[in-house]
Amino acid sequence: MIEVRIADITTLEIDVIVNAANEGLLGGGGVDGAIHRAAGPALSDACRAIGHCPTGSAVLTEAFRLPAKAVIHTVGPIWTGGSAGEAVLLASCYRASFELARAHGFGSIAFPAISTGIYGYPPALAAGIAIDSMQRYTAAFDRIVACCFSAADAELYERRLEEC
Ligand code: AR6
Repeated sequence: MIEVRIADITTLEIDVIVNAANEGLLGGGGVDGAIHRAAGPALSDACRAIGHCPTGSAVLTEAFRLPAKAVIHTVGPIWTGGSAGEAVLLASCYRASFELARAHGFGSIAFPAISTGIYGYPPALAAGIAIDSMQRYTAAFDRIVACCFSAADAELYERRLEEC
């Protein structure tokens, strides 16, 4: 079951929320900044202890003050026009996050629209990859939330789901 929601991902009561991080795991703006603010400073310490995450991969930390049980930090590709392997890397973010959540026995997971903010990935293209990736894991999870920050993004996800 894929649920499209318009929400601040930091408020969700779910096993895992996914963060759109950077390779240095240093925190930043966008959803990353919101997650770090809501989780508290212990999250930065946990990220610093891990140190690095390559683009397309994912790492897991505790969620500290967040209602979620854990945070998966994945690093989306920076959009540079589409011919630098961005689509493969974005799909890899979703797959790596699902696999990590599954390896830890989590049954519910929420994703923001990875790479579509500061990293500039065109939202419609990213929505297609997100929904296709999520559909591969519907049998393995009780709940998958596509957490959008705007009605326009939610519309893209809903449209893609209807096409499937
Ligand atoms: N809840 C859900 N979605 C959100 C929230 C929120 N609280 N805040 C923003 N979004 P972005 P990226 C949406 O820029 O493009 C950071 O500095 C936002 O509207 O957060 O992967 C990192 O450290 C957009 O749809 O992530 C990296 O350096 C989506 O989340 C870099 O930005 C992703 O936008 C990563 O850039």
